[in-house]
Amino acid sequence: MQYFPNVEKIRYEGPDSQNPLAFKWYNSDEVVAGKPMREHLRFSVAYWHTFRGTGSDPFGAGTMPHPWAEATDPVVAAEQTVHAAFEFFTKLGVDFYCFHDRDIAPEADSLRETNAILDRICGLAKQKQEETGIKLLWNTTNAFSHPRFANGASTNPDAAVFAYAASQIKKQLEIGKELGGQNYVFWGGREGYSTLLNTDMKREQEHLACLLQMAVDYAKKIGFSAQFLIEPKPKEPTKHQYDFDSGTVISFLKSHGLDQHFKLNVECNHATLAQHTFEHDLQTASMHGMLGSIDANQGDLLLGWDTDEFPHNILEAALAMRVVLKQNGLAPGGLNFDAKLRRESVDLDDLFIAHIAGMDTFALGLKMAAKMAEDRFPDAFIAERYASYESGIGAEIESGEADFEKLEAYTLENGEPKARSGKQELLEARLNQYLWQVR
Ligand code: XLS
Ligand code: NI
Ligand code: NI
Repeated sequence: MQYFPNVEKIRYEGPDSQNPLAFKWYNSDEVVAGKPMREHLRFSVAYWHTFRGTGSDPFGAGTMPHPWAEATDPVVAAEQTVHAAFEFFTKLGVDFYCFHDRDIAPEADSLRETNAILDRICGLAKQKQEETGIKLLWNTTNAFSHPRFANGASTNPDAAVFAYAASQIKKQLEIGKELGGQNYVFWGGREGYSTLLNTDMKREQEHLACLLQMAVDYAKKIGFSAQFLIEPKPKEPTKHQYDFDSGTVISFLKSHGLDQHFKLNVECNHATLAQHTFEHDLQTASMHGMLGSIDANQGDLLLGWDTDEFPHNILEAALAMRVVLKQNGLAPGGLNFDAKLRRESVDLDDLFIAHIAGMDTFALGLKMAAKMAEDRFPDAFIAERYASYESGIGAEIESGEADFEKLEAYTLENGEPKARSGKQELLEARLNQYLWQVR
C-alpha cells in the first residue's frame, strides 16, 4: 500500500522548472566545493512534525487528516506511520531521519509496556532502514509532553521525575545504538523555570549536569558512540530555558566539565528567538569547535514564538553554509528539517513541496557559500581589516609581549589612529550579487 500514490521519486529539473514536485537547485550528486551536495547537506526529515503534526493550535483542532494515522489501535497506527515515513524519505531522496521516542511509538500504561511497544516499532524501523539505506541522524527523548514533566525532567523538584526521565533516556540510548544513530540530541524541553519564588535555580542546573554525565557514562557502558548534541533554545515552553543559546550552553558544559562529550545542534528559529541571527549562534558554536548539527527551519520575525517554518531565506542559508564550509562540514551531524506546514497547508503533497523548498534553499545557499569561499569573500576583506595585528605592535599584543607601558609609549609616539571604514554597505551589496552569480 502506498500513502503517497500520486508522488513519484522527486528529481532535479533545474532552476527554470515549474514543476512543484521537482528540485530546482538540489542536485544530490552534483559536486560543489569538492564533494557531492548530499554529503555537504546530509538532509534529514523530522518524524514529529512531518508524520505526527496535525496542524492543531491552541485555538483549533488539527486540519491535516493523515491516512497513516487512521487506525484506532495506536500501535497499528504507529506501524503504518513507519511505512508512510520510509515511503516519504525514499521518494524525497533524503538520507536521514530523526525522531523522539514518543512520536515513533505511543505511550502505554507503564514504562515496561511502553518500552515493549517502542522495541516493536523500532524493530520495524530498523528493517525499513536496512531495506532503503536510510539512516538515523539522531533520536531524542520526549521528556516534556507528558503531564508528569510539567515542572521539568532532570530539573524537576521531584527526584522521582528525574528518575523517570533518566529511565526514558536510558531506553532511547539503547534504541539509538540498535538503529545505528549517528548523533543523540538533548533538547531542554521544560528544563527551565517560570518564577524564582518556587525555584532553586542552582540546584536545578546541577541536576541537569548530573543527568548529562549519567548519559555520557551509560552510552560508554553500552558502546553507543554517537555524537551527543545539546539544542539551545531561549524560551518556550518555560520563560527561562536553561539552554538559552550557544554561548550559554557552551559555558554551562565547560563549567561542569562536560564540553568534551557534547556539541551543539543549532536551530535557526531558536537563535532568532534569542535575538541572535542564525549565523551568530552557528558561528559561536563553530568557533569553539562545537557546531555538531543544525535544525533547519525559519522563524517569523513578526511573531515571538517558535513558528518552525520551512526555510526559504536564501541569504540566511548562504551565511549558515559559509560557517559550515569553513569548519569542513557537519558530519556526523546534518541538516534536519525541524519544520512544519502552516495549518492552512492541508494537501498531502504540501509535505513534499515544503521539504523540496527547504532543500533547494540550502542547496542554493551552499552554492553561494562555495563561490564566496572561492573568491575569498568576505574573508580577504576581514583579513585585511585585522592586518595591523600581523606585525609590529599588533603582533606583540597577540603574542603577549606588549604591556601597558609599551602601549602607552607607542600611542605617545604615533598619535591618533587613522579612521578606517568598515564597508558594511559595500559588503552587503556584494553578498547580494552572489544570488545571481551562482547560476
Ligand atoms: C523544540 C525543539 C525540538 C527538538 C527535539 O523547539 O526544536 O523539536 O529539536 O526535541
Ligand atoms: Ni524548535
Ligand atoms: Ni529542534
